Amino acid sequence: MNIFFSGSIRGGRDDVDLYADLVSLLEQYGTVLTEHVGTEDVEAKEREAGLTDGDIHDQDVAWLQQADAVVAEVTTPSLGVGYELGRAVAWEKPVLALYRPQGEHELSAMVRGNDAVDVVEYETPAGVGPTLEAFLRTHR
Ligand code: 6K6
Repeated sequence: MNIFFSGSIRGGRDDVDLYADLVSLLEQYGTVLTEHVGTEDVEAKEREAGLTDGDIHDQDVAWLQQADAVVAEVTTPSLGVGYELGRAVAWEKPVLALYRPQGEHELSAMVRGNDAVDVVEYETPAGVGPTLEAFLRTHR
């Protein structure tokens, strides 16, 4: 199963350690196409690799197209994550959005109000394990 994990990069990296934990959990169920989202120095690495913004966009859209399921961490608002969610919904991919309500940002109505997105509130990666399992088993 190909899983596209989506999380903030230029929107802010406060939650990068959390993304890494979620990627590890997701790897139990399939191939995470975007495990770099949980890598501390992703921007430096990709700059070293000479990737342009166009390369990043095209590669991410290609991975999104290949995905059997999309899991996004949406607590830190990100234009890129919102864009990926919109395209995933348009392609009728199963989409799970994980949100921590104790954070400082209110979740966008464009995510919470979208019937095609499963929004689940949680506190810790360990606590969200059963949700991930149920979502991915349903859509594999
Ligand atoms: C930046 C400059 C040179 O290298 C970089 C690295 N940037 C990215 N690498 C891979 N995926 C990215 C990058 N920037 C955004 N994305 C995609 O958008 C990821 O799939 C994330 O889920 C999402 C984050 O969007 P922003 O708007 O928070 O950056």
